[in-house]
Amino acid sequence: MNRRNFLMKGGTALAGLFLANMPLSLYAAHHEPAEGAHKLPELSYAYDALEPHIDTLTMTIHHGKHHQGYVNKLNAALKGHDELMKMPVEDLLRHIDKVPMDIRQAVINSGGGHANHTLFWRTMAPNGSKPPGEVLAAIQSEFGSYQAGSDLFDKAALAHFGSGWAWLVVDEKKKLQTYVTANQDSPLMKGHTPILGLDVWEHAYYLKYQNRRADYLKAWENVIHWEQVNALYLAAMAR
Ligand code: MN3
Repeated sequence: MNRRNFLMKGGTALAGLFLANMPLSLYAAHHEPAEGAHKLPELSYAYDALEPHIDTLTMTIHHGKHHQGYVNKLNAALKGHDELMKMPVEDLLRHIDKVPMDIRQAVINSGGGHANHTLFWRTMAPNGSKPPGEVLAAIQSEFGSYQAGSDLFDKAALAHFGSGWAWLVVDEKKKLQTYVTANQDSPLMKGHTPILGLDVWEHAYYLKYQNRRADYLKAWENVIHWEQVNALYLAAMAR
């Protein structure tokens, strides 16, 4: 007796139970850590540490479910590609043209998702800081002033339609640029090094801010870990 016949005979209640449980079990299976080299990075702060700017439930789901999902899908895509599996995700994205076509888009989406979120967590901290030293000087020199650079970033983040990320990057000429990318596309694929990124997917803010992306952006500015951004800037300049 196949499952369909069993359900017919078992009646509507059992069929209802089976169907009601199915999406939940698929969801659970999807978010369990998958076999592979890539792991969900631990946060250096608690899920509630960025309150009230970034709320606990959003942090819990965003890190534990969304980011874990990208890690799992990246591991699944790289299964059987042993050499690629050993590479850091940043190197996979920098050399995306070397990734075989049949898994390239999966690596762009899931590898991008993994790398982007890893940077996002690292560049936030409770009681964020003010831009220090070298990165501040570079922002002032490139954009005219800190405020002008910040306004350019905000404008790009707010104008972007749909899912994506707003970035501050060091480009191939070691100049700062700010722009947005769609979906999980990483600046690494253009040869740029992201040093600060804001997730503007609705999953990053909808629970607390609903459609108010501008409020989310302003709140996020309170938890930017500028010391870390400066460290990433110096590392990018030294590459
Ligand atoms: Mn996200």
